[in-house]
Amino acid sequence: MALIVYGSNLSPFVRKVRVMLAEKGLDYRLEDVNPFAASPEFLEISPMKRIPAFRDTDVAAPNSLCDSSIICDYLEHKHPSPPLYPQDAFARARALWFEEYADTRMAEGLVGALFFERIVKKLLGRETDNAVCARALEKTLPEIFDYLTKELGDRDFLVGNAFTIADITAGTMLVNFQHAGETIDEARWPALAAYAKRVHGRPSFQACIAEESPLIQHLRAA
Ligand SMILES: N[C@@H](CCC(=O)N[C@@H](CS)C(=O)NCC(=O)O)C(=O)O
Repeated sequence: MALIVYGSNLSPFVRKVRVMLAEKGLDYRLEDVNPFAASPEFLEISPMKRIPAFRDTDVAAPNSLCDSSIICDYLEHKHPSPPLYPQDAFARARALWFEEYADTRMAEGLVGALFFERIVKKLLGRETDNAVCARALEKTLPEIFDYLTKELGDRDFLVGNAFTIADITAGTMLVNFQHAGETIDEARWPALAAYAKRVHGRPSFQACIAEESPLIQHLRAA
């Protein structure tokens, strides 16, 4: 298999790359890597010890990349169809902004707080800090959801009227939010709740969610 993704399937950043690959119709192999117990071989291709890393064996060595944004950008340039970044310069920059916002603010607020506390800590045999979860739910989450609602307006997707890298990245963070046992309050954020359903209903997201759900259900029940 020419394309290899290194990482674990519950990571929002790994899922971001897998959704991108699925949307492009590209075959790949997922090689499981736990970033908390990374091998020396993995550290060679991911010096910041983070997942995902990636390899294209059709390219002469050095043929590995790391960081989800870099990998997605590579896939877009190598396989431009269907386009997942807007063609217009300003719309493209806006999509990159939402990618950045999701990779940082949503990742810290929804994944780093809720998913890490409730799921990753279980995997590591550690106790959930409920105060961290409460703070995220009361303060960070409403700020994020109000902002996304404002930016979404009455459109189906974040930028223009097409599914782009902005929606892949926001969508993947919202999967981890749901894995943490939360749902978007439909009464308070109806447009955002409908948006999450729309994005997560795509076959690319559905395949990841279906693969991950048994482990999540098992961990939430434990
Ligand atoms: N900016 C990176 C972030 C990747 C990231 O933070 N991955 C997490 C897993 S979700 C990780 O590898 N954490 C392990 C660590 O930081 O040591 C990307 O977009 O790929």
